Amino acid sequence: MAEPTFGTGPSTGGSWSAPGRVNLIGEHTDYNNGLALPIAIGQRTTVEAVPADDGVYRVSSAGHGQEVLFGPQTQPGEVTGWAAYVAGTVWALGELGVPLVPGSFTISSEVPTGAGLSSSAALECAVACGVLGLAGRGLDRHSLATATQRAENVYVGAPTGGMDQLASAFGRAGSALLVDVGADSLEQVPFELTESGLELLVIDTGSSHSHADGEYGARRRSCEQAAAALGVASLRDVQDAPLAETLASLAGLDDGTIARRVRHVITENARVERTVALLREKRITEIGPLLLASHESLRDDYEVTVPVLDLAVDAAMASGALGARMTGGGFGGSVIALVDAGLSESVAEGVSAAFVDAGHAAPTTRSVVPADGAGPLLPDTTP
Ligand code: GAF
Repeated sequence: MAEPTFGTGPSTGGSWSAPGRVNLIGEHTDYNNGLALPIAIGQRTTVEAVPADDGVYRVSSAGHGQEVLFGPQTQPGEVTGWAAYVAGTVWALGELGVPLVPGSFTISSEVPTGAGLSSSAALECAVACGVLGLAGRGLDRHSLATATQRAENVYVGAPTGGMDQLASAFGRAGSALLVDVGADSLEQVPFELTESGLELLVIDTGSSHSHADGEYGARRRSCEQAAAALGVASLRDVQDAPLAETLASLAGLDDGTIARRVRHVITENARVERTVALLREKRITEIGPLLLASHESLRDDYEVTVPVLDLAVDAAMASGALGARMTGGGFGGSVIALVDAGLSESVAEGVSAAFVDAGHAAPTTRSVVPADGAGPLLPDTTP
């Protein structure tokens, strides 16, 4: 068990929050030890937490029916459904050695569920801040992200990578977060939309997704199978190999599906690198084609898009977006579109019209900018 870090002593209660995220580029790369470039967004999940002296956690959330009760000894499998993200976070922090102070946790969220905007990481990170706050303990953001990912993987049972929790923990206004899982490094990269006369639209298609279902896990297993066949620990290790050679050595594993999955991962890592280079040179408007290429790769090679995601991307591009792509795990959820600020309304209208023409309800479109991460957190005062 790791040594806990120490703050200033127990609290009488308070309010803590954490943001959702959109991933600019670098999709399905995190669990391949690769690169991703998310931003935290302004939509947050808030936890009002008050300690109780009866040793019970009481968790409630608007729109989620009855209060859920569990004790500090909770174990994976005990709490299910939405409250598993809360109980799992308590469990993971307890495993880290954080003293657990039970109480009432009242949750409200601006992050829509099932929209691919990481409502689960926002919930986990906000709850983690509340648990730490009630205990009066500080924790570094990296440990917070690792513990909340563990809550999702082990307690909830969803085999996700760590990008979402890192984005929610480390988000910063004005920056995108370059996550390099293999190198275990994080870097803030300037992403100044307003100064560049741009807007980033998030188009929620209304088609809900779930990572706990089989498709996400199946993609992950294909990548692990490919890495084993290539004799490497992860697909990150073949990043620099000539693509054709890598794909040729995978021939014969199946009908070519695995080679296409691998091609997505390798080319997506390269697209993240090119995007970061352009952002550093303040050439934001030029990242559009990379966003679109990412979507095409996710559609054709990784096969995690669905028709409404493709429709939203096509309609956004036809309406003048500089680039557009699905964001998050896929199989539904949201599309992002980078647009000149003056065109945001006409792009949103163009996408809505295309949806209505195709017989779908008009999507919800909002403009986002990079926002700050989870908090407040007590300072990390590890002795
Ligand atoms: C989901 C997962 F939670 C992330 O870890 C990541 O794999 C993403 O899908 C795809 O890039 O959001």
